[in-house]
Amino acid sequence: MTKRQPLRTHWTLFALGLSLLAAACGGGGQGELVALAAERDMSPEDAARAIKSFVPPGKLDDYILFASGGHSGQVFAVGLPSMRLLKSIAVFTPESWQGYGYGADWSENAIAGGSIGNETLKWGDTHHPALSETDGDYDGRWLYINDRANGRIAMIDLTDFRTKQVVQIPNLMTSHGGVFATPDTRYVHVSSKVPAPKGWNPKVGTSVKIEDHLEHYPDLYRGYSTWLRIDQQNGRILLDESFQIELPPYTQDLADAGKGPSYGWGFMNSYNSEMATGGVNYGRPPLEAGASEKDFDFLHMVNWKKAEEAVAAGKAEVVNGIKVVSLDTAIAEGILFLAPEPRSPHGVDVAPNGSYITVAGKLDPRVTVYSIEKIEEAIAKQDFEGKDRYGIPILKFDSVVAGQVEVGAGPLHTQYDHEGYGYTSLFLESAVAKWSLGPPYHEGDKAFKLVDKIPVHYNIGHLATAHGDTMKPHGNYLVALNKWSIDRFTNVGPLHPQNLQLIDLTGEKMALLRDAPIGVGEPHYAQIISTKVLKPLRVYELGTDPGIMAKSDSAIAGGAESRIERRDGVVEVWMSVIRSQFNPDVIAAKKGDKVIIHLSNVEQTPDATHGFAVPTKNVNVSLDAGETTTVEFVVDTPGSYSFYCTEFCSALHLEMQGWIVVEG
Ligand code: RUQ
Ligand code: CUA
Repeated sequence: MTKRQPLRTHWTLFALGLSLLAAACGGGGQGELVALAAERDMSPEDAARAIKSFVPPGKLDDYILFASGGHSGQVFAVGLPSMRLLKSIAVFTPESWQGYGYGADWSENAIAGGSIGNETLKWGDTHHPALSETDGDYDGRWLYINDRANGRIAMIDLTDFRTKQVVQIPNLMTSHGGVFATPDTRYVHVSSKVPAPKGWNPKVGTSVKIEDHLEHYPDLYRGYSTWLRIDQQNGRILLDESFQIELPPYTQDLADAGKGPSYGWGFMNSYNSEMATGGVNYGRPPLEAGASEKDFDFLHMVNWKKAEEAVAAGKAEVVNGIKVVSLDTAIAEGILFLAPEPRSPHGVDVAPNGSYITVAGKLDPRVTVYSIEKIEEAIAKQDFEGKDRYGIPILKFDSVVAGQVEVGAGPLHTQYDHEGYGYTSLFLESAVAKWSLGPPYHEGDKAFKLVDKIPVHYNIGHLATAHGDTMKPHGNYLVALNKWSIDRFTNVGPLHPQNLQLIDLTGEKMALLRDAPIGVGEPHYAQIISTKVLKPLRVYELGTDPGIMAKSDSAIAGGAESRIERRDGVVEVWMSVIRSQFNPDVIAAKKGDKVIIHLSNVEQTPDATHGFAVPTKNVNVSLDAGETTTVEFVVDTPGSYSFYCTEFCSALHLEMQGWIVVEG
């Protein structure tokens, strides 16, 4: 409920502030501003919020929030503090505005690279974006995002905000843990969500008998922690130099990378360490009940540095095209350890200084904070409470936990600021809790204390603070990614937009600044980066193929270089694109011909984007200034096809068209 009847005194104080503001602005006068706010039924708080988050026309935002789009399959770029949606970046799902997945070779190559088995997938479920890092801080080079529905990962190049690579990760049917980047982006990590039958290969499949699924699940299924090596020149994932660590089928959940003192480690939660298989229809407990029987699940600690050494020493085996460190090797080499964590945990988040690891369990009202110093000491002293059924050492809970804080109902994920406070999302309570970490941030009875809480609207999943996953968080903004909006916006039908809420962290109490409906997908997780770090292009250099970010062999400068060549069953065209014409603009073809068109947008004016679309052929390309791309299609029906430019690019945009005349 918003307060609609502001108190007089509030207004008096507020008017004082406004008068200073008005004086500073040299006009208007406080009376006018106060009257305006009153007329719009705004409380002083509302007016203050408006000013704090309003970005005037023509002014730019300070941050960009990169949010996954959930099962829309895309990534959203949202400006902060204005919360304006700046772009939906096409990733796993074809997107016709950007001509992504409709013929342009760079986009087709990206999508086809991640094809699963024999299928070219038409969608994905983007989950956890990870910005690349240098020295433990976002560097604005690349963004990685996983596909939770399928075991895939994509790389978005932040010089042009386009997806350049989609990779199907071997042995993963689904993914969830990650993406996170190591502080130097040597690796990005993705682990499996639901375990898959051992050696799962979508091309040939894996046969498991139903009895075996119910009786021998622990032997037949496996999870994997995947460390994908990144090419530092172009951000590409190098599968040949990547590796996996085989894990028990405990349904690994979220994950995070160590940094500072925990550099070299990766941390992963799990739920369903009971290994329930479901089967209500086979007289078994439902999966949900079976998976919540025990009081503890396992925090997984993976030493990727040691795994890297084991791989280099030839101790890994290639399975489905990637080097895999087996469970036995991982145990023998001291790569894998477990620690109990309160049941059904969800988020695991490493603090900025790298020494604390916070775990939040959906069914436990506390966050549990582990210490890397304690973990390493316990490992050195072999301070184990035992081993799991696979022989993985389990560290003693009391030996590795630094503190617990009761934060509220349904804690999920934690982000941090620069002063040693954690911010944990509370799904059941629809709130964000602020609490303190231990030394060196907070000493004695100041440590591990709940200090503030703010309601959010409603059912918060993830949350993000500015530079919140780095070693240098900014501590000013927090965005709550709420799953439900219920009554917060004008009703647009039973499917409501998700609600992103911008929260100010600079005051003593957290303060809500702005609601932002996102009606184009389900933002799941986000990272917030300062726009100072980003250096995107305004135009491509002439002839650039965005797929390789270099000059295309097919690029032309226009004029005499525009041409058509014919050979058996093929019509190949080098076409220039400029306001407001295609050249050539009439292409003759015969029924059954393959038409190959190399399109070069020969403009160097920012925003001079053109499209190229052919009716009834599902061909739709978008070309930014300077871009060259190729499109291929077969004309299997005679007709006169009028191709046209889809972007309203100029006064003669409507005239920007041409013909493909196909004789029967
Ligand atoms: S997980 S709402 Cu799929 Cu990111 Cu926690
Ligand atoms: Cu080019 Cu419209």
